[in-house]
Amino acid sequence: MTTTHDSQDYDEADLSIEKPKTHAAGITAVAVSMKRSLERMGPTRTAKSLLKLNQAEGFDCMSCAWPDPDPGHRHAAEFCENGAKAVAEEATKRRATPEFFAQHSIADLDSHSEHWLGQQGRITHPMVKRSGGTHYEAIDWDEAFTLIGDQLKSLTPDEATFYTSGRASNESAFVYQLFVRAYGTNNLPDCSNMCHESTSFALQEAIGIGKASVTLDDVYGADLIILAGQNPGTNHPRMLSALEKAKQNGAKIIAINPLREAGLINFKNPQTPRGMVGPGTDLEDLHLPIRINGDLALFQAMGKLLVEWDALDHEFIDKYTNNFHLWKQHVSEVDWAEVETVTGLTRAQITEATQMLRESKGTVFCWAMGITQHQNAVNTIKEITNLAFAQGNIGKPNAGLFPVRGHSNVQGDRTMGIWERAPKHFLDALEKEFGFDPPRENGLDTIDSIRAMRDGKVHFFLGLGGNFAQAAPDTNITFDAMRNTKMTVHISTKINRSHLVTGDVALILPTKGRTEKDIQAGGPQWISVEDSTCSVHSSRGPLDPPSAHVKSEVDILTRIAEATIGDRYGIEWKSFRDDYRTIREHISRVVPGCEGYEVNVRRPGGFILPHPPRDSRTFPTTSGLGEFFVSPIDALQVPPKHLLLQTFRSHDQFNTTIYGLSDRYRGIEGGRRVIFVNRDDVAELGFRDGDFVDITTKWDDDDVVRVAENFRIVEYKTPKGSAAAYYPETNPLVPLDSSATDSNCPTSKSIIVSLSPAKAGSSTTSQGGQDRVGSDEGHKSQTEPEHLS
Ligand SMILES: Nc1nc2c(c(=O)[nH]1)N[C@H]1C(S)=C(S)[C@@H](COP(=O)(O)OP(=O)(O)OC[C@H]3O[C@@H](n4cnc5c(=O)[nH]c(N)nc54)[C@H](O)[C@@H]3O)O[C@H]1N2
Ligand SMILES: Nc1nc2c(c(=O)[nH]1)N[C@H]1C(S)=C(S)[C@@H](COP(=O)(O)OP(=O)(O)OC[C@H]3O[C@@H](n4cnc5c(=O)[nH]c(N)nc54)[C@H](O)[C@@H]3O)O[C@H]1N2
Ligand SMILES: [Mo]
Repeated sequence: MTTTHDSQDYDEADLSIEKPKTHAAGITAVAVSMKRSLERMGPTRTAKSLLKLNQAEGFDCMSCAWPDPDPGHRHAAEFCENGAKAVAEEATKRRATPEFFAQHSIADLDSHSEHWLGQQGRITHPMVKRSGGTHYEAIDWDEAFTLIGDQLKSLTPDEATFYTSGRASNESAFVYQLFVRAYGTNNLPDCSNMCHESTSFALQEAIGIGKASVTLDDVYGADLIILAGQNPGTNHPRMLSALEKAKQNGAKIIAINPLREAGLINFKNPQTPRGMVGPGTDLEDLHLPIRINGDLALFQAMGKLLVEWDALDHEFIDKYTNNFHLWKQHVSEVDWAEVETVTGLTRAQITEATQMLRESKGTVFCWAMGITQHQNAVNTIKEITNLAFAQGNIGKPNAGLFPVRGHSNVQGDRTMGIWERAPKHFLDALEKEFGFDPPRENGLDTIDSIRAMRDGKVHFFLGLGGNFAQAAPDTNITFDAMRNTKMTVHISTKINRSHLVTGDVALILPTKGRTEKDIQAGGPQWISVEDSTCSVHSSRGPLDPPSAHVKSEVDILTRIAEATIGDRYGIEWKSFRDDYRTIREHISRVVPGCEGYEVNVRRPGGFILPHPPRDSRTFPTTSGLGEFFVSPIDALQVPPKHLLLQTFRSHDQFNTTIYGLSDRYRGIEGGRRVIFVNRDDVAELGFRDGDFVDITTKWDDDDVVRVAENFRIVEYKTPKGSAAAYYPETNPLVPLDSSATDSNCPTSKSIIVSLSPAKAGSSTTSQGGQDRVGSDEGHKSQTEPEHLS
C-alpha cells in the first residue's frame, strides 16, 4: 500500500462507535451532500448537475428507483443526500488513465479495498488485459470490438452470458437484449436476480404482473403505510418526504424491521424550516422488531385476526379473487405459540398492528430487501398479497402493493426484455418486428451463470454496468468461476473488483454516465427510464463526459453487435446509435404499453405504463383472478449457539460502491467490519462488545468452509438471534446454493452463522478472495483494539 493513493484509503483502527441516531436527514444531510459534491466535482459541476437532478428537463437520479413528484410539484433541490453522493461519485474530476493502469498491476489494484478502487475516478480509455498479462493496457476501440466479436463467434451462443446492472437506460437495455437474442441465447442474468426477483415471481403468480400497483398519490393519500424490510432513510431518502406528506394527511405508519432504523423514527425535511431547525416529523407509529425471516408468520397471524374479526372486503374477495376459502382455512389454524417464537413478537403487538390494518380504509404495503432475500421470500410476498386481497387493497385509490425497487432503472430494464425467462408474447413481438425467431429456451440467471462458469460451460462474461463478482454470493466461488472463463468484458464508468477478477483476456470499456451529454451522428441524444411506480420518463445529462474516448452504452453495444453478428437479420445497428429515436420506434412496437413511446416519454413527467390490477382490477393470471396462496410457515431452524445474519447497506455506500465510512444513523464511523449483535447473544456466546470475531457460515450441503474474518462486535438493539453486518464484506458467507425457492434470489438476509474469536494475524486463508473483500485495511484493527472501545 505504498502508492500515491494511500491518502484516500482507510484504516479500520479509526473505527468509532456512537449511539444510533433517532432522526434522519436535517441539516447534517445537507452539509454532507454539499461537502462531498464540492470535494469531488468542484463548484461549477456541482451547480450544473444538482440543479438538473430529477427535474423534468434534467436527468434522472441513479441512486434509486423512487418516483418523482409531478413536474409542477418539484423542489428546486429535488434530491437527497445519497442522490448527491451518487452524482458526486460519477461526476468526480478524478481520472483513472492508461498511465494509472501502467503504474498499478492488476494484483496491486486487487490488494486495495473497494472504497479505494472507487476513489481512483473515471476510466478514460478502453483497456485490455491480454492473455498472460499482468497489467491493463490501452487498446483501440476497433481492436477491442474485434477481440470480443471473434471470441463470441468462436463459441456457441449458450456458452456466453450477458449481465445487466439496473442503471442501464431503456434504450441500452432494449438494444442489448436484441443483440443477445439475435446472437442466439437468453443468457441475460441481471441484478434483479439478486434483488426483487422474489417480488417479480410472487406478484406475477398472485396478481398477474410483477410490478407495484400504486402511484405516488396513493402513498400521499393512504390511511396506513406498512414498511416491511426496508430502510428508506438510507436507500430511498426521498421516500421520507412522501411519508411525511402522508403523515400530514393523517396516515399511520407501521415499520416491520429487526432494527429501529433512524429514518423511520423521525424525519427532518431539509426542504422545510420545521425540518432544518424544528423538531422534524415523527414517522412510524408502531415498530415491530421482528426476528429475521419472521415476516411470513407475522403476515399469516395478521390474516388470522382479520378473518376472526371479519374485517374483510367480501365483495372484492368474491368478485376478484380465487381460493379465498383455502387461505381462510389455513390462517384460522395458525398457531400463536409458533408465531410468537418465529417472529419474536407478542400476540399483543401483532394484534395492535392488525387493529391498525382493520381501521384503515386504504393501506399501502411497501417492502424491499428485508423481505426478498430469504429462502421463503416468494411465499412471504404472496402472504402480503393475501392480506391486500382480504381487504380489497388493490385497484383503488390510496392503497396497493409497493415493492420499492433498488437500482434506478432495474424495472425498466425488465420491461425492455432483460430477462432470462422472457414471456412468450415478448419473444413473439421481437420475432414479428425483426423477422427472426429468438431462442425460446430459458437462459441462465445470476446464480446459474456462476455455476456454468465454474463448471466450464460458459466461457464468456459481459457486464453492462454493475460489479458482478462483488455483488454475487459466495465470493470465492464466484471469483474462481469468472477466472475460469476465456474472456470477461465490463462496460463501466469506474474501476471495481470485477475488473480484477479476470478471464484469460479481460476488457474494460469505459462508458458515459447519466450525468453526461451524449452527442451522436444524429445530434444530441437523451434516454428514458422507468421508476418503481411504472412511470416512464426521459433523462438528459448536463455535463461533459470524462474524456473524448468514452462512449455511450448504446454506441458500445451496437458496435459489439456489428463485430459479432454483422448485419444478420438486417438489424440496423448503426441507425440505432446515430439516433436513439430509431430504438424507441422499435420499443413502441415491441414492448406492451409503449405505443407512441417517443411522444409520451418526452412529455414533462413522462407517462405511466398500464397495470391491469391497478387500473381496473383485472388480474392477468391463469385464472383471471387475484390468487390467494397457502404457504407453510416453514421457519428456519437455527441451531444453538448460532445466529441468523442479515447483510445490509450502510448509509455511505451504493451497493458495492463504498462512498465513505460513515454509517451515521447507526453510529458507526470510520470502518465497516462490524457485526451488530443483540446484547444477550453477545454474553451467551461468551464475548464482549468490542471483541473481534471471525464469522463462519453453517451450511451442510457442501464441504466449502465459508469464513469472513475480523469483525468487531457491536452490541446493538436487534432481536435475539438476529445479527447484521455490511454487504459486500459478508458475501463470502452467502452459499451459492442457498437461494429463494422459485426466484433463485440469494438468501443474503438469512445466513446461519457462528462466531469465533478472531484468529490473531490470520489474514490469509486457503481461499484468497474471501479475506480480500475490503479487508486490506481490516486486519490492522485487530492489533489495536484499545482504539475501539
Ligand atoms: N444510498 C443507497 N441507496 C440505494 C442502495 C444503496 O446501496 N445505497 N441500493 C439500491 C438497491 S439496488 C436496493 S435493492 C435498495 C435496497 O434498499 P433496502 O431494502 O432498504 O436495503 P438494505 O440495506 O438491504 O435493508 C434492508 C432492511 O431490511 C431489514 N431486514 C433485514 N432482514 C429482515 C427481515 O427478515 N424482515 C424484515 N421485516 N426486515 C429485515 C434491515 O434491518 C434493513 O433495514 O436500495 C437502493 N438504493
Ligand atoms: N450480501 C448481499 N449481497 C447483495 C445484496 C445484499 O443486500 N446483500 N444486494 C443485492 C442487490 S439488491 C443488488 S441490486 C446487487 C447489485 O449488483 P450490481 O448492480 O452488479 O452492483 P453495483 O455495486 O450497483 O455496481 C456498481 C458498478 O456499476 C458501474 N456503473 C455505475 N454507473 C454506471 C453506468 O451508468 N453505466 C455503466 N455501464 N456502469 C456503471 C460502476 O463501474 C460501479 O462500480 O447486489 C446484490 N448483492
Ligand atoms: Mo437491488
